[in-house]
Amino acid sequence: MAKISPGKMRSLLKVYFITGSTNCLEDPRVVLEEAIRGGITLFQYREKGSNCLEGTEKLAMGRELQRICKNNGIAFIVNDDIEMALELDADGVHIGQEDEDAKEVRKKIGDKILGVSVHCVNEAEKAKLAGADYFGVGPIFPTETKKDTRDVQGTALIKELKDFEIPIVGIGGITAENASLVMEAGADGVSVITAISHADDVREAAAKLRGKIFH
Ligand code: 3NM
Repeated sequence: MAKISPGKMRSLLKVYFITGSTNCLEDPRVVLEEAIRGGITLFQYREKGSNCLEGTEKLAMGRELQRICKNNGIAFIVNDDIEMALELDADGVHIGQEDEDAKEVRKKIGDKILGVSVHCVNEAEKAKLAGADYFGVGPIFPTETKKDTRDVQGTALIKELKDFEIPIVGIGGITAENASLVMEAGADGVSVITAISHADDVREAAAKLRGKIFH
């Protein structure tokens, strides 16, 4: 597999759904199926928080979510866990600043998609040098989902990072109501957990968000 082009990456980032078993009100496999029906463009498996799956259970869930993605032509990204991403032959990984060094991760994963969370210009420079395919920028708005986030940054950093010419996705507290602000700041897409995974109607929530991005 050749390294993804920035153009293709930008198109995948538009409606980027992230979830794991602790984020879902029902079976994550059902939630993912419904989110795909609603029109998400990329998926990340992020198994975090108290009572999250571990070991073989996590691997098995990852494998099933990956199969759902494959059956629907959606790329499958793994959060943090490089070993699992390699074992499953995932399409890519997403890492934060607290995880393994991006350069080392790039060496391990070859041409797979590499997403890196960045919070300032310095981190963006390093991530670009390491070969990041996209930047995750957040938290744009307040979020209850991740407790150890940096300060809420609004959309200013997105504007600043445009000069790097690396695709950008916003994260943190994004909903159908505020997604346009993220796109207007210059992001290529929005990544969400709660706005889709906690919705009464997951398919409708994904479709509503998609409607704000593609209009
Ligand atoms: N990373 P929700 S904020 C996983 O700022 C994650 O890097 C963040 O969840 C960062 O859509 C966040 O429910 C949580 O707010 C996003």
